[in-house]
Amino acid sequence: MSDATHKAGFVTILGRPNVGKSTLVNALTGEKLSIITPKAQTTRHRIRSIASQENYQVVFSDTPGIIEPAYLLQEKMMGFVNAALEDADILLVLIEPGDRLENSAFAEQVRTSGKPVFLVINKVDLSTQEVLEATIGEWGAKLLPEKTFPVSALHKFGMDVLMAELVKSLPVAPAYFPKDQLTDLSEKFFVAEIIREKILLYYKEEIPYAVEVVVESFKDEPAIVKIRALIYTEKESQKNIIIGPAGSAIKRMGTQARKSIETFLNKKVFLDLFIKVKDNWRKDPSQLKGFGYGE
Ligand SMILES: Nc1nc2c(ncn2[C@@H]2O[C@H](COP(=O)(O)OP(=O)(O)OP(=O)(O)O)[C@@H](O)[C@H]2O)c(=O)[nH]1
Ligand SMILES: [Mg+2]
Repeated sequence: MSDATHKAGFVTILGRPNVGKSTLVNALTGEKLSIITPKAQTTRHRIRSIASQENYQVVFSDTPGIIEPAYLLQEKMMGFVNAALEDADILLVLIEPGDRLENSAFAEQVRTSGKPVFLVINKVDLSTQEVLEATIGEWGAKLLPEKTFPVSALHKFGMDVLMAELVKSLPVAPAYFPKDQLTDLSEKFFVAEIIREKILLYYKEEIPYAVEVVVESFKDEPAIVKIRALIYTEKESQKNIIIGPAGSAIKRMGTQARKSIETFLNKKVFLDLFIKVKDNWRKDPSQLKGFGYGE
């Protein structure tokens, strides 16, 4: 491998909630780092997933879905989106067939960034050719993408072509991270995310949005990993719902979380869950900072 041919750079995935950004990053990297659920606003952070081969390194940033923020947590989430937009080499705008371009400020921001734009239409498995073409027409005219790709991240359709074209468009550069590194975030972060994924899957309505998960201790012993995690809610009533009658709900969720963490760490896990109420943490700057939501 000569340095003159090695490609490396940063690809940021942008799009509205639930369009399949995390599914796409996982499919492109072959890793299951980002959590995926049918609920909007599953991803709250910027999650870097690194795909390396001998001749390239692509650093993907999975980001929270773009929304009009209603409270401080969501403002912080959009801060992650903007930061990821700014340091990208390529912007990958992900949409679904039938999506209308309602947020013209977003189109403007993307177009004036001066960065190459890849327009990717996901979930083509759910669409007709006619709707797909109309969507590509509308978005293509406004975003002026360098390239356009219809894909299905869920069914891994179109992944190889997209990956090859991304690599082609990246600058010639040395690797930014060691070639065996998969992400810049800790195991503790992903363990907390897996627990949050189960909360998103097992609880309804407002509950998942009022919850934050923090891994307090992570002891990697020879035969087992002992993990103690705290689940924060905003109200006493939410705490009671999470626990459920005689602890049945948290037990069910905790068992599923433990199994997924065992798969992720490839090791036996003992998971101890605790619940705490933190009034209005989603609107409290110092609390949010403590939970890792930036400045
Ligand atoms: N039918 C179909 N469903 C898909 C496809 N890609 C993703 N999905 C589903 O869409 C839902 C949302 O996927 P995510 O990857 O969590 O979406 P996201 O854009 O990361 O969402 P946020 O993190 O909330 O912004 C999940 O139920 C996925 O299984 C696809 O190609 N086809
Ligand atoms: Mg996501």
